[in-house]
Amino acid sequence: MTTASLLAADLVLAILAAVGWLGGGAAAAARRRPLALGLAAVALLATLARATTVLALARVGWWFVAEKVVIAAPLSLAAVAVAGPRLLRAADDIRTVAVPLLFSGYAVSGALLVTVLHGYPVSASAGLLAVAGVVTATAVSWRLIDARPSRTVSRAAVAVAVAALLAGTGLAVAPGAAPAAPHDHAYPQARIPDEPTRRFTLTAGTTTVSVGGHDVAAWAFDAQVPGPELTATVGDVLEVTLRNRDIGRGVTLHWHGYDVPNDQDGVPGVTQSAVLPGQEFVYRFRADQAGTYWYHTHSVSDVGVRMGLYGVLVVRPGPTNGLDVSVPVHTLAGRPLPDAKVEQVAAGVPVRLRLINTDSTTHRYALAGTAFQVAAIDGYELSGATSLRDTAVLIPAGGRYDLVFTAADTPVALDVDGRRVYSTGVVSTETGGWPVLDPLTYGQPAAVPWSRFDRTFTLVLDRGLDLRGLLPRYAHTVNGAAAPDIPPQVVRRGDVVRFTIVNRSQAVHPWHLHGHHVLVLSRDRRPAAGSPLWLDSFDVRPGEVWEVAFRADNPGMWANHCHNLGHADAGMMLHLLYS
Ligand SMILES: [Cu+2]
Repeated sequence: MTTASLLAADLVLAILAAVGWLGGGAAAAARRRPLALGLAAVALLATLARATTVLALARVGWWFVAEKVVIAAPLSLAAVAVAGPRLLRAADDIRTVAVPLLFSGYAVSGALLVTVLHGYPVSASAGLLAVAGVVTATAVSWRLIDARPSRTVSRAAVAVAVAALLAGTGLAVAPGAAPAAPHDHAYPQARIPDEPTRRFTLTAGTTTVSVGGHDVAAWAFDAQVPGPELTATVGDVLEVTLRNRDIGRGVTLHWHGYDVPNDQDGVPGVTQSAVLPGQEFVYRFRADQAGTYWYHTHSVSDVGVRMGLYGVLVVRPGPTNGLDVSVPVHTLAGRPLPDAKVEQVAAGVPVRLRLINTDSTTHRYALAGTAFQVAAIDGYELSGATSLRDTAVLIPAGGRYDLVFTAADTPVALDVDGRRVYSTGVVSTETGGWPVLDPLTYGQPAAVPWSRFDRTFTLVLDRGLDLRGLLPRYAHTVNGAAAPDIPPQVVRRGDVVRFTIVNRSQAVHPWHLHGHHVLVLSRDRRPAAGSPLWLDSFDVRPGEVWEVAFRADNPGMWANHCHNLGHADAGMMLHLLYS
């Protein structure tokens, strides 16, 4: 079983146990003897079966079971110990086991709530709040159902519940580690003399664009979605003037995957202020790395990118021969972009397809009709790329793959999620059943360039209740906290930094560190065995554990976040910090 299915199975068992105990308690209170005994038996089995799933998950890693071992296991044991023997002795009056069964239900439900609302890391506050809830609910049920309990018992229950509640709440709202304090600073924009400069102006504004024959409202650069394709040659200086005509919530330009100096990174509130209507901002940086990249607004990025504020950035090593095509895939107002394109290509022409995923979810790409190589991922050339055929690739949100092939007499076609977006003629191949390339086993491996790591971090991705903001929200969390309360990763310049990303949740999280490419070391403890993979965007799927590393050689304050921008918006964003 995969870790993701173990997590799901454990959740199902926990729900089954909670429903069984609570339903059994209610049936016992209503003197429905067979129903009560049946439900209690289901609950007992589900509770005991969780020992298997929890043990299996513990073997994968403590991150997956911390609260299950520390909070759920003791509460479940208490449930079995309290309800089990009483069930055996409930010969005459089934009603006598109602309160013990309900206690078990509250205990298992309390632990389940800790998993669903709090997750990792396990905390004293969550445990105390769960105990307070269990004691209170049991005491109330006892009063309602049974001959009322003795005063001493009632008072003891109230005292325990109040103490646990106060202690738990106090711990839960206590300030955590220092939040990542955004900083404003001056932006040195010294001219770089005597270098060829590519100058562009992008004007952001609201507009209407046509997608598949339908007019849809969009936010766009220069009234087109995607915005103009920006191209440069290695060694050029890129100078891009951003103007905002009427985007009320502000605009910036973030150069996704391009490791620019920090003050050019385009993160509002961190590296600059958002550019408001009527304002402008000039970005200037040297194009020193060839490859496929894209730009997008980082101001209210979830809405802004979805509405169309993005475009392609391609830096070429020199003059190109052959055909060089960018295919940025996007979903605008529920409709897929680009429209299908057909072009003629003469046999013998080398072709490079630059596939870019500008959405917040993974896309599946399949190139039919030719053998091809994956020449580059996230702007970095792979070494020892071998020929592939009838193989699909999965590109995470924000990621890029360059596919290369030489055109033959027969046509080729590119499908994205089964929809044809590009072709050089009629191709009738069905690509849906193709196997998917694992980039961790593709190409020629090389030794990891570092033998030791100066700093290590672990990021455990989950969901949880965030009570620190104005309104409570069900956030996407990192180590149990949501932005802006996730402690920054503080390193020193020159450090080799390793971080482990663990996904405890049921959602895919495409991880994206600004300003650096990370080298993939391992996934699920299996070392990367293909070409060195220097990524800026990688999918951490449910249950997966990724180990990546980078050298801290680009000082500043960098966003480190999930590139499902809705998740980032809902808390999954922290910062890497060094000077
Ligand atoms: Cu995410």
